[in-house]
Formats: sequence, C-alpha cells, structure tokens
Amino acid sequence: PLVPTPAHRFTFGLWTVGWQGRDPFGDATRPALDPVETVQRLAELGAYGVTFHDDDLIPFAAGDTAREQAVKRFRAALDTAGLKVPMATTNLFTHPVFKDGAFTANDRDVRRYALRKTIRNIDLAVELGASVYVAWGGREGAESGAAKDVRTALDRLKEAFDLLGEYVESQGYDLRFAIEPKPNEPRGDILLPTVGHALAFINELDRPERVGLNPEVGHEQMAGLNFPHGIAQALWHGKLFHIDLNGQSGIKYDQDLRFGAGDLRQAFWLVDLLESAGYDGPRHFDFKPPRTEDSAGVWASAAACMRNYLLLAERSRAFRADPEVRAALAASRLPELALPTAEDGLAGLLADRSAFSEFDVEAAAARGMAFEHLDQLALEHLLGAR
Ligand code: GLT
Ligand code: MN
Ligand code: MN
Ligand code: MN
Repeated sequence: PLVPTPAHRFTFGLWTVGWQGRDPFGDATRPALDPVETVQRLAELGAYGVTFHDDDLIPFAAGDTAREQAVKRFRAALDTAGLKVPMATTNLFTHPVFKDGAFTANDRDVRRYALRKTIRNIDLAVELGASVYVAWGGREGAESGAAKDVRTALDRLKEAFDLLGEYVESQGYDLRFAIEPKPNEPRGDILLPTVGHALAFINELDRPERVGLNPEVGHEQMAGLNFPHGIAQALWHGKLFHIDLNGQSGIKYDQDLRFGAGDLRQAFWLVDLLESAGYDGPRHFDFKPPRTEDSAGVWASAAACMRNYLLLAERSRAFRADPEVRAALAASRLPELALPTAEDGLAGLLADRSAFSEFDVEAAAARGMAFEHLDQLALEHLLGAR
C-alpha cells in the first residue's frame, strides 16, 4: 500500500521537478529538464499524471512549427508512459509584460493579451484531456496603495473569468476553472489572498458553478491559516476542484517544500480529511526540490511526496480504526456535533424550558471536553507509537 500507483491519482507540475533552482539571490543550480524525460520518470515512480503551464511545454517565443513539434513530442511521451493531463494553467507571471499583472494589469492591452494567451492554452489543455484549468494570479496585486484601485481591479478580474467561461461554453468544452489563492510573493500583496476571499469572489461571477478552488498548502500557511480548515470549508461549499500539495514551515517566504515536510501535523489532518471526505480529484504536488539537490535529489524528493501522502493515509486509517480513538471521539462529543441543534424547530426551541430557564449553565460549564487525550492519541498514531 506504500507503493504509488496510478490509482492513487498522484500528479506533478512540469515546473516542479523542472525547477532549476533560480531564486532572487542565486542562479540556476540544475540544468533544464526535458518534459519528455519528466513524463518518463514520473511514470516510473508511479504517478498518474502531469500538469503544465503553456510556457513549460512551449517556449514563450516559439513559432507555430516549434509549437506543433513540442506538443507532438509531449503527446507521444504521454501515450507511451500512460500518463494523463488532468489540469493545465497559463504562465501569466514570468515575462516582463506581466510585471503589473495580467487580467488586472492597469494596461488594457496587456489584459487583452493575457486573455488571448489563456484562451490559446485552454484549447491545448482540452486537446490533451484536461478537465480543470488553474488560475493563479501571482502578479495580480500591488506593492503600493495608489497603484491599484482594488475594487476596479476586481471588476476586471470578474470580467476575465466571465469571458473565459463564455469561451469554454461556446466551444462546448467540459472544463472548470480553479482559482489558486496566495497572500503575497511575487507581489507585495496579491488579490484573492486566501481561500475565503476567493470563495466570496466566485459568487459574483456570471457562472459560479464553473469556478472553484485550487488551494495550496503553503499559501494558506504563509498567512498563518489552518489549511485543513480551509479545505474543509472549500469541500463544504462544493468548491474543491483541485489541490496543490506541498510543505511550509510557518509564516515566511513560499517554501514549496516536498509534501510532508514543514507542518507535519497539518499534513496529517489534511490527508485524514481528503481520504475521509471522498475528494476524488488528483493529488497534485506543487513543490520545488531545494536548489541544493542534483537530479537524483529531485527524483528522491518527488518520490517522497507520494510516499509521505501514503504513509499519512495509513496513519489516518490506523487512527480512525483504533477503538480507543472511537471512545475518545465519543467522550469529546463529536457524534453530538452531528445532531441538529433544533430538530424540534424554532417553536420547539422556544417552548423548551430545559434549553434556557431550567438549563444548568454551571454544570455544562464544568464539563471537560477531553480534547487533550484525543489529540495525544492522534499524535501517537502519527508518530507510529500505536
Ligand atoms: C507557480 C506558483 C504555483 C502555482 C503555479 C500555477 S505556478 O509556481 O508558485 O503556486 O500553482 O500557475
Ligand atoms: Mn507555493
Ligand atoms: Mn510556487
Ligand atoms: Mn501552486
């Protein structure tokens, strides 16, 4: 059960293992990786699929012939390896033209170009079988106050998603969008900084049913938020269309560590949630093998993402199956949370003297919740002590 197979639906972005280690302070430490080699290696490791930005596959300035050539080679590699492409996305952040953003750039012609670049890659995504299209607005934001009129920028962002939704429908594509929130980096502040902001934004769109979320572990944690709680709410709204799994140690720059590194306890509760909630989308890793690693280290770290997920899933199953845990959950009154508060309705609630005038507030206040024992059991399962 600890050996990854396509049935586990593990996927990786071309840009993850392909990251050359360029950061704001240092040059690349690794050579470029051919997407064809990535496909082969990922298949050998047991992955289900691979995802891409347009520019990961086809160099930004490529002409039509080079473009067709790149797509042909990639498709052949996918067919040989049996790998799927469940998701694709657009690079709207690397080229200097996007320095002030894409869909919300103050320059109107940049916004129009960004939409056309996205539409071109949507066609390719669908051709390759993708059913989810991710939108990470990394440069949709600002460093200073007057530079961006946020309410107007949100009008433009809505306009972009409405146009993209109209395009997808006009083509009859079976494609949904997944917005990826991030609080900052590379911009000082980014629009739709958290899961909550994005959920509220989606409700204002012309086709809210076509748009959901692609939350990333590290991005919520950069804002000090509880990632499993954010995912639980996204699931509750029916909006978890995709997920970016990685690791992060608290509030600092975007680390993109391999899954399981960083906040291990949140990783445990996340896997416990995904596995029990019936999330059936890809388990997509968006990580960066640290620039200390050579090519062997890159593939070791990719394999570790999947192994850590499977180890955590095994720990979660053991936790849920433990009779002592079940008793502890009951002692903490989790089954009671599942009962409606007033199945007798408002009239019943108002007529119930035991709910208020005869309620023993002091006795209720004195009851312990027994959460510490429950959490210690979880920790012991996580540590392999049970
Ligand atoms: C970029 C970003 C990721 C996004 C990718 C999708 S690209 O690496 O840091 O979090 O998921 O555009
Ligand atoms: Mn990240
Ligand atoms: Mn990243
Ligand atoms: Mn991501």
